[in-house]
Amino acid sequence: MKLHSTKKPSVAGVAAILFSYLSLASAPGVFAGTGYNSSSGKHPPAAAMGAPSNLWDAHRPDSHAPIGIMGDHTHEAGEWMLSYRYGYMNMEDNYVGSDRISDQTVISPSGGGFLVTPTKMSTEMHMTGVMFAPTDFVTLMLMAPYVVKEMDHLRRDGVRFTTGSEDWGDLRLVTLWKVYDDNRQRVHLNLGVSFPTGSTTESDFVPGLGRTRLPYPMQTGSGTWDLVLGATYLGQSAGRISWGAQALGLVRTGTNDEGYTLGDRITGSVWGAYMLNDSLSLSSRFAIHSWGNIDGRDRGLATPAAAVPTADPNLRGGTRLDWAGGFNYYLRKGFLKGGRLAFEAGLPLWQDLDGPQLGNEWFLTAGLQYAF
Ligand SMILES: [Cu+2]
Repeated sequence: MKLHSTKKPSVAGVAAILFSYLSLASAPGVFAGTGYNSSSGKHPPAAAMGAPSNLWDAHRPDSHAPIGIMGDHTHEAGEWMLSYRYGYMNMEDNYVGSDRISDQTVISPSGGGFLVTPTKMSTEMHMTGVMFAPTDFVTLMLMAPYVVKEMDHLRRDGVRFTTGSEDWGDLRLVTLWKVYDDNRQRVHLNLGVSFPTGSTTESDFVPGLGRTRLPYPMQTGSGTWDLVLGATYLGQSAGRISWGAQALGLVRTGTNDEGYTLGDRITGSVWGAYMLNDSLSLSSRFAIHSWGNIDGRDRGLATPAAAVPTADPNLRGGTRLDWAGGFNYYLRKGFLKGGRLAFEAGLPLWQDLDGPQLGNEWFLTAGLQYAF
């Protein structure tokens, strides 16, 4: 079987982000609109629809991006926000490049030649977050994920088994720098660090092997200090429509204690939203993700790369185009004024994986946010 060639797609993308930072930061006048004319949390909420104003209205359901986007919005000076997000991702079917192949093909001696193949994987994420804006210009965001994973397998001799892991993921501290705020449009830069708080030593029982270190995709952390670099653009009409775009890169630094570095990752998203009324908006989003293979290998992983594709550091990279639809609900009055409830679900339109590798089938994110 011809395995897909190894890609290093993220590096060029990350360089592009860095370049756009530099050009944005050095552009004259780009800071001019910052801070002064933002729709402050202290202003009375502008009439949501048809407000006769050129200022960004932060009191609309669609003033936040679809809930699947992180670091999409900034806050006014002194504002706090607490949030909880639940994420679920279902992966099923193996891909080589953009072709789906059967589980039997992966483990057939005349096919992939592996002894074991993953057949399905679920990833759940419980993410709590805190945001605080010390000034109108900078918002701080701290996110702590807890991750629960499960993977089903099929062995060449027909035996099926499931492994599971759960632990904290990598804590993220991101600063959001608002560099433009005028004409109902905003731009901010996302600059942060992902701390190696997640686990790289998850293990479980595997038939025939006993308790053993689980392969790369079942770990909950990267084990490295990673940089978060991105830029976010938001726009809204005075009427019922809004839109946005975000490019976000995750750049790994160094090598973790187990002897490897996960691939860099870059995500580009564009979305649009339509306000049905001043509490409810519907959204549509496209996202392209590209992530690299692993450098080095896990010294503590007893399973050889030839036995199961998940243990091969060169079968982890890929590119995927997703579509997702969702809604934002914003509580404008009463005891929970400022609270938000949001939901988004989607599926891949196309994926091209260094495989055999499990492809994505569908995903969802649900979230609660409360600003005060
Ligand atoms: Cu917030």
